[in-house]
Amino acid sequence: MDIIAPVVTPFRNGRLDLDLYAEHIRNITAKGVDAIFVAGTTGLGPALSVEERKALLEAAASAARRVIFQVGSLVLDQALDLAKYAERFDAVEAIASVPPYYFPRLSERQIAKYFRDLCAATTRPVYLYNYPAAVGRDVDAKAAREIGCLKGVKDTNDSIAHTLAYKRLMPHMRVYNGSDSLVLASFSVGLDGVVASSANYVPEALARLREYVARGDLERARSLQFAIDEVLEAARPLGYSSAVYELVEIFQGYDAGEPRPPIYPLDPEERAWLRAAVAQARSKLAP
Ligand code: FW2
Repeated sequence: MDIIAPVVTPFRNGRLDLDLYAEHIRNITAKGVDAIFVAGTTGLGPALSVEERKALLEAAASAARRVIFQVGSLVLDQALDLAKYAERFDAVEAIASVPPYYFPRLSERQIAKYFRDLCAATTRPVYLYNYPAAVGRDVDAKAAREIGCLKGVKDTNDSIAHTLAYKRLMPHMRVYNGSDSLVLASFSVGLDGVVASSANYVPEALARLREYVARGDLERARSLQFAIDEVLEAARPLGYSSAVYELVEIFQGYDAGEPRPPIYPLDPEERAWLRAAVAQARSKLAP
């Protein structure tokens, strides 16, 4: 079962810090992360230009053996361009995409055609990134099966039953859940793994949690899951996409750069408040 990190995208003064990006990837892959998800939600994917996503992919492919590249765009040609660009990197094991978003009442036929066009543009497996709360529509297991060319799914969903349905209807599909609160549940029901933003800041704890589940030590596994939940509860009111950068510094001990507006960095008071708020969880999650 994989631990996949949707890595943060470090900016400094609004520009990518690619050295820091590669360094962060090397650090967390040395601590239990199996694969890197580039340009996802935690990575501010929809807020990146095509050129920035290409630069991130090149840096990630230099620092990790396994990369999943998120190419979703409301400009199909950009998504196709990114998918084709990824062909040059052996480390890219799959292309992922959110479904077309923002525009309401797109038909299932149109959503399916988007993914079939993507599948036709690449030799790599294509994964659905299903995140209804962010995208505004749910491409559930039945709809995913109708699309016909998908080889995997990352389902960011608080319902493990919703995620399991992909495995039930398409047993050969690689199925991951993207909710940090469902890491224990995902490992326990035997998904192919998790894509957890917490892998940016507590990769060691996720690796231990997976080991506890494998050994049947659910009490210790639950304790780690509950500590992660405490961190999420503290961070989310501050704006989780911004707080993740601070959480990397708190738990990993290095500056992970900052987000780029309109995802604004935490201010000094918020950073101090978060550090105090996660102190107890930190002791439970310490390596
Ligand atoms: C990503 C993920 C994780 C998110 C989750 C949302 O791309 O960042 O879906 O952290 O709370 O897969």
